[in-house]
Amino acid sequence: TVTASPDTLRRRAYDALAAARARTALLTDCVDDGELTAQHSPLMSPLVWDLAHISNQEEQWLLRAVGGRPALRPEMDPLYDAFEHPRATRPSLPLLPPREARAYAAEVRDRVLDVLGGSRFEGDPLVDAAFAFGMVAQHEQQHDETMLITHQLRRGPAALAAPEPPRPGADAAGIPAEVRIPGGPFTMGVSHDDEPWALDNERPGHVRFVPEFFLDTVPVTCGAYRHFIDDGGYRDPRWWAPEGWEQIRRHGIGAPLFWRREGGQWLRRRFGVVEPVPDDEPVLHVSWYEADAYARWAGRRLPTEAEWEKAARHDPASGRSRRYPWGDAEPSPDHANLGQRHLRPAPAGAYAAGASPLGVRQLIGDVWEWTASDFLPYPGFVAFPYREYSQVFFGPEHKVLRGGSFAVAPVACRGTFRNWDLPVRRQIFAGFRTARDAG
Ligand code: AVJ
Ligand code: FE
Repeated sequence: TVTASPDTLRRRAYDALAAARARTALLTDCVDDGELTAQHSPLMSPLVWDLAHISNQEEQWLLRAVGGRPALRPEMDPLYDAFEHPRATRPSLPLLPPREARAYAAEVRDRVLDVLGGSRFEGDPLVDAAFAFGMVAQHEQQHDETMLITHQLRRGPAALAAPEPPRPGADAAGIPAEVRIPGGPFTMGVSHDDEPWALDNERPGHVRFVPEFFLDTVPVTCGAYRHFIDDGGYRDPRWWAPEGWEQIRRHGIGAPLFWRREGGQWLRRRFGVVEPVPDDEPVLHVSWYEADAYARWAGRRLPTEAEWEKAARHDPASGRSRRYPWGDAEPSPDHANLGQRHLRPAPAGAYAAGASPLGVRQLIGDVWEWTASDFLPYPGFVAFPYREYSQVFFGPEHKVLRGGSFAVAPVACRGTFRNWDLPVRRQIFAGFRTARDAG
């Protein structure tokens, strides 16, 4: 891979930080101070917590660790430490009020740009290829997605608006329901040299053998999911993992989160607007248990994480693993529904230009996709630069999600990117596609 010049790295880091901050502003300037400090769901922090947490992380990593500058607000560290205070208790903390949180953010950023201006991007793995700047930009964008989830949970009139995503082209009519992925080895994960802003859990690249399998061409749609509901899927324990069955019983769950039935019609609430459930759109707001149950009902299963990544990255012509399904080029608006350009997934079959070599569509963007796999380290994993990003979450309690949603920024999305969550979670922008063994 080509080594970028310091000027290129500086520009790339600057642009990534600026894009994240513009989005943070969009998400926090559209509501009043009362809404910023309110807790819209016990699952989420008040928006003003995310705002200051973003800047506290930026202060710790870019100002102190990279820049070697004195601490600006060290007393903020414990308040905004995600491990000291669970989300449900954050509203009762003496948090910075909105005006102070914004001032803190601006002050940190100002100093960080000074650090960036003088950085040579070498001699320390933290700054090599501007890694820490990329990490902090991705962290802010991840919290922007978290804040968008808070917006979705918030009651009251819409605060956000966006144009509609593209419809599928005429070519989509002829696409098959599933694609055969040939068996054989492929490279899973990536090295720092090939993807300098890849996070620790994506590394190292290593060879995996994945037997032949079939994968849905597109994510499971709301229309398909309605058949599962209409067929009594939520009332039949045969389809459910025992813990999933227990969860839907205990909470009386019978449809995706934000759906409700009215006058024989399925409606859903989306960012403050109630609308009919669109049959052709990938289903959103289902737990891993719901995805798993649907797949079993359909006579199929969830893909493993390795299967998903092989479908997304393996190029059968060259045998190489690429950055994205469409190749190595950065995502453009033609490739994928990313970056909160739209406030919903595009209908299944859209984004022909983003298809994989074998024809799998919408692997990147639209909806996070639950996989069958537990979140585990790759062989040779080394926590970097802190154990609390990935390492403390490894284990059977978290399931891996892949591909990113419409709410994920391009800087935080690639064929190797790994997300994870508890299998009961439904507020995240997650859907799924199904797979089956060959033969
Ligand atoms: C990777 C999305 C699971 O939001 O909990 C943010 C990202 N880590 N701050 C999360 C993260 C630290 C993380 N996920
Ligand atoms: Fe964080």
